[in-house]
Amino acid sequence: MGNPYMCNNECDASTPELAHPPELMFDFEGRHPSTFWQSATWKEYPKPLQVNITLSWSKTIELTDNIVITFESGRPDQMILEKSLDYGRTWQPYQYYATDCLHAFHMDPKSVKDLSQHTVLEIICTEEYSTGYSTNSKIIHFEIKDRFAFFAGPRLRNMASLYGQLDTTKKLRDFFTVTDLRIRLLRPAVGEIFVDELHLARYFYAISDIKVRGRCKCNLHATSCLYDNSKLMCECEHNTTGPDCGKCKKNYQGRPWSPGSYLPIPKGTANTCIPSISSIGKCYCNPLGSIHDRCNGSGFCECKTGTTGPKCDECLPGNSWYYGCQLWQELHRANVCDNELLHCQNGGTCQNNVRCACPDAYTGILCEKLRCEEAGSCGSDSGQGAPPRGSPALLFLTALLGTASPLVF
Ligand SMILES: [Ca+2]
Repeated sequence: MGNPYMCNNECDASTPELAHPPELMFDFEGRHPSTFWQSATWKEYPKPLQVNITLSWSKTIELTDNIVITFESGRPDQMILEKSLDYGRTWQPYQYYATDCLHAFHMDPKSVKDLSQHTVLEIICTEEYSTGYSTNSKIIHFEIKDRFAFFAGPRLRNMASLYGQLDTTKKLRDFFTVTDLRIRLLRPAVGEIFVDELHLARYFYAISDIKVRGRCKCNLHATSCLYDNSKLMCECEHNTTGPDCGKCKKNYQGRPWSPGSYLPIPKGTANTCIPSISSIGKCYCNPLGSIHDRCNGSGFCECKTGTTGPKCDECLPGNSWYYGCQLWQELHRANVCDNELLHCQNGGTCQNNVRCACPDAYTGILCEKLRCEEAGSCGSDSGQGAPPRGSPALLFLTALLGTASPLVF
């Protein structure tokens, strides 16, 4: 193999210089030669030489790239990669690896490239990574990216399509999700048809590096995941809680929890947990002065611009209450007339809420005056055509409009 640290007859787990402990599979690689873990040799042949390597995160992880295992010896003749989704209580095979799939596992050999969108969840046995000692034969992949490519295209350019599928298909999402991985080494590389019983020390497993790339599964309710007491934890937002932000916080169960969504792309949907009905009851906001008529997730009314107070029913300086708080300038400009309270009178029509278009005989902001009255030219029957009086509130408002500042039409 060319690695001067490869064990010959001088490995010894109890001597640091001669030991090959498991942590050497996870140290920083880049020095030469590689550091590696090495198993015992196959001295008890024909009893199988079997070793399990278990990786546990105590946290649900979504895989984002290929799992890459680099062997320092020949790649095993038989191996199963397994996964758990329940912290190691139950295990499922992820992929089988063998020099002869039919013989080892009674499975037809397949490559990920034989799969499709419809068969992407199939568990296959591959012979691609098990042959010989040739160069470039140190590595075993579990092909995450090839599987992504069925949805996102060969160069993963259309990730939106992949996210859309992950969003809507739980089985697919779960396929790329693990809490633990287990590498079951079942038979070391032999390199020939028969095991050479005179040189059993040749047969062992040695792994220099295992790469698993993924992100914490936080159900799209967190943007970061931190170590807390050496345990990975999602920094849950959107009023969610739990190791994977998988439930709504206490008092925020106003609707059932659901994961965040990539859809609609590109902004997605937060699916924030909302306050429980019991707590909503205590938290009404003024519907005109607040953005929502109920408190936000933190229990506060969110006030519109110009509005303040715990219930958003008070105006900041420079504002007056008129269907909520309005800036003085805006108030003078806005809603000279509308179709609810401020009717144009005597057949006038409201134009864009800023002016009444009056019939020829009438004038005034709301067409409330006879034109002849203004000119002093009305006949003796002027009382007959007098405009109806508006309500006091309406009059007050027109007075305000008329006196505070020139109207802008
Ligand atoms: Ca290493």
